[in-house]
Amino acid sequence: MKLIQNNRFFKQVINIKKMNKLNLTLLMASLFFLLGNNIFAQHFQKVFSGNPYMPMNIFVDSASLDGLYLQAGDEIAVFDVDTATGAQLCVGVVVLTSEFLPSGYLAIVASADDPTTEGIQDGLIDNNAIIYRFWDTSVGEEVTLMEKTYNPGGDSVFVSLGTATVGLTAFSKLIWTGAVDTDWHNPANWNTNNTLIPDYGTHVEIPASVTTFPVVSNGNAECRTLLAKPGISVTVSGTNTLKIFQ
Ligand SMILES: [Ca+2]
Repeated sequence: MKLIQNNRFFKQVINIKKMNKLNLTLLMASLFFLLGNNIFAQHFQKVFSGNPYMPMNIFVDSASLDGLYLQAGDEIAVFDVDTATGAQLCVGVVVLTSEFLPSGYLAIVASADDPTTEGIQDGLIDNNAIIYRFWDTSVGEEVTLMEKTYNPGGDSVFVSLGTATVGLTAFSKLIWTGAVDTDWHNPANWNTNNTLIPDYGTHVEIPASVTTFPVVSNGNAECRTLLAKPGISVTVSGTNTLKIFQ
């Protein structure tokens, strides 16, 4: 019993009991403020406020990141491009409250551009491409590179009052294999061996084991980071560029 009484936590409990009602209220209010604003702060912020205008429902029936299920606190957002500025606008987002298993689905409610807010694009525009981004809360990074598999019964572009069902397979990192040739833009030269090449949000690694080094010769290239092991070269030819964002 003496040990417990000397315990710091026990003393804290006693101190809280001794607090008057006002102090206790202030303490609780501070805790709620911290919880609401810092610990569970949402990353993606929608361009519209209030109720969505003529919304589109986008059902995500599967979502993986580097072969793993998304976790609680991760986010999936959809973006359209601002016609005036070219900036990407978040028109809908869902925050995961638990691990996203294959048996489940998530609904994203995306707002259309409200005509009463004239001159301000605050939602999707019909027939524009749907751009997806994940928020990976474990590392605090956005993920932009993903394969999208749409259910053929629904929409696959933005349609106000429309419905899309999509599976998303995302990658934060691609590893060069050079399996076919030297072309950076050939998806067969990357480890996922699908339709993807790095984009501005992708970490890129060129391992020491490869014998064919990448050449950016077929347009401009982008990546988030570039890790090239000693002895590796990355060639950018002609007027092409390789932009490394981080
Ligand atoms: Ca508007």
